[in-house]
Amino acid sequence: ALQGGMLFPKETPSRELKVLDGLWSFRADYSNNRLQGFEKQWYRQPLRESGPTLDMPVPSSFNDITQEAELRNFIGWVWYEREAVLPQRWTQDTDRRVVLRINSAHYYAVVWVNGIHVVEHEGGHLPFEADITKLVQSGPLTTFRVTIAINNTLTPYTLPPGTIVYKTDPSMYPKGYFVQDISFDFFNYAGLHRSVVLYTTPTTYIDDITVTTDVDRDVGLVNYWISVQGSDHFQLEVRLLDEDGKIVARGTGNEGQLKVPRAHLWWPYLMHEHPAYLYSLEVTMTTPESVSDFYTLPVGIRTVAVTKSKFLINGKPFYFQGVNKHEDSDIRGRGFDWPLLIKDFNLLRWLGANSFRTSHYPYSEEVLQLCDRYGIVVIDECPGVGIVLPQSFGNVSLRHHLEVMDELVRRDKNHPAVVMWSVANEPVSSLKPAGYYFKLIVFQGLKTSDSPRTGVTALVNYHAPYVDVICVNSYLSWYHDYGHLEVIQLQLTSQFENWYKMYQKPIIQSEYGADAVSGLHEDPPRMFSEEYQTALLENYHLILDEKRKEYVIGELIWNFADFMTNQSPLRVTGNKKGIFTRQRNPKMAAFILRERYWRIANETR
Ligand code: BDP
Repeated sequence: ALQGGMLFPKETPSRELKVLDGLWSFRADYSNNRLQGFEKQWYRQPLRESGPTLDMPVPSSFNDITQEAELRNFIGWVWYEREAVLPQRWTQDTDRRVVLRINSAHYYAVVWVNGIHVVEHEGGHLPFEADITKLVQSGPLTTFRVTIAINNTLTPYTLPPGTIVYKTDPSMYPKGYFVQDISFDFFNYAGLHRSVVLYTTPTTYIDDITVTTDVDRDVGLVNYWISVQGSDHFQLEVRLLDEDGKIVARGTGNEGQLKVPRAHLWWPYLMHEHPAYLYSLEVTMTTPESVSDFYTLPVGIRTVAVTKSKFLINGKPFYFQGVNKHEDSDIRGRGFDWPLLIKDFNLLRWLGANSFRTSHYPYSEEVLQLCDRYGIVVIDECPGVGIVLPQSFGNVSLRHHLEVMDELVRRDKNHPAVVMWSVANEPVSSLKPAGYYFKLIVFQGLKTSDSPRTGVTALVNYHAPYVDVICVNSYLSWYHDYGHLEVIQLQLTSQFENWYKMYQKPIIQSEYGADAVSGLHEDPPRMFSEEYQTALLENYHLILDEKRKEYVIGELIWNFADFMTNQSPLRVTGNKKGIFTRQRNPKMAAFILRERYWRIANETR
């Protein structure tokens, strides 16, 4: 079970925040067993004392920062370290907790503060923290050193899985040579991909808040559960404020229901003239023993429901006209970057997209916060991608996958934008244990989210009996029938009809697309030209237009932008199925999709 909540760290009148972004000292451990750092205890003293270091920006992947191919392809432990100066009051006031939070460290991380081990975490896309109050307040200390060792090795039991392949033929490979084998189609970027922060709370503090919403005629219902840590003697007060700062409802205690007459609902972008209406839930915790704690959570009042053929938001049919994305760009790899993020949201709105899937792992919290504010609907995917080995359906994997689902729901449960969870992408369905495995993942892994807002699950391409919505990826006339655009309409019709006949559940075309090298033109269209990508999309669209009158509830292009992959003869410096380049310039397909999305939006408004 998870320990504690994972509220997004932010400044409030009772909480301070210190962001440790910037330059860190860095070293990759190239020793044969990659364990020199542990053997020589690099965490015991400043990293520069145990050998040469590089300047490494955080947040960023480390892979593309230097000129060394060896570092780009490095597998094993890398070491990050920096010092931080703490305000004296943090180290002296004993009614304050100090917490170190790592928003993302891909893949396995060990963390020390001043050489003392404080936390370890498995999984590269979800936050973890350590309460370091005792350490910080134990002596006359104002400077402190954070050391983070990160291992990017993937095994059959990690999520995503991978295998290390040892090349032992001495006539072919040098001694001790190994490579990482993966079955997913994106580069395994690694490092501190998101911010590392320090924050404070009072010693008795608001640990977690869960909100679900419902609507009864024009009354919005906001159910809340609040957990407090540190003491049993406290009082809780909640106030719900509208966008003008007016109090619309009040409550007290750990749980309750707020009623909001004539509520403004949270509507998706393009569905309403005032989409994404957000209330603020102000939580105040007071205690006789220590200072009060304040936390404010944005709340969108909305309902989500699934019928045999429709996806309903606030009771109205919603059509996912969207994209699949990646957290990926030049130089920083998977590193968080505000300019990139805002550019992407501007492109989404230019496109008329109302949704995306977080293929193939949980994205940063800042992304989801913007989706809440802009009304962009999210299918929140866990890192269950490339599950193809029999070992990856065993108990070890199952336990970890369940943990990841718990961490994902704990982090993202309160976002009105998140309307659906995706538990895996294209796992191998023919393996026997897969059925039992996914039954547990869907029912156990999402048990804490049976509220209407998150009560929907989707599983891409597999184990349809357990999910509410069927997501299908298909690459007609790309991975099959190369160059034969004329088969698409027939094959896509059969695809949809077969799935619907089998399960009578709404279907999303959760991936489709073609690689196009920007600037490559051919008429008649040939594979890899912009014309071929465009023509392929148009053929899909004809059938999607027919079937969206029935049970097809969405289409998500693969992909929003070109992205980096492992090197292979199938990939021309990465996957080129973007409708934008990796630098976010449009290909012809972007204009086709834009015209289409705005047309659909205008039809349904
Ligand atoms: C799909 C995968 C996606 C790949 C895509 C492709 O879900 O991750 O990038 O194929 O090959 O099957 O372009």
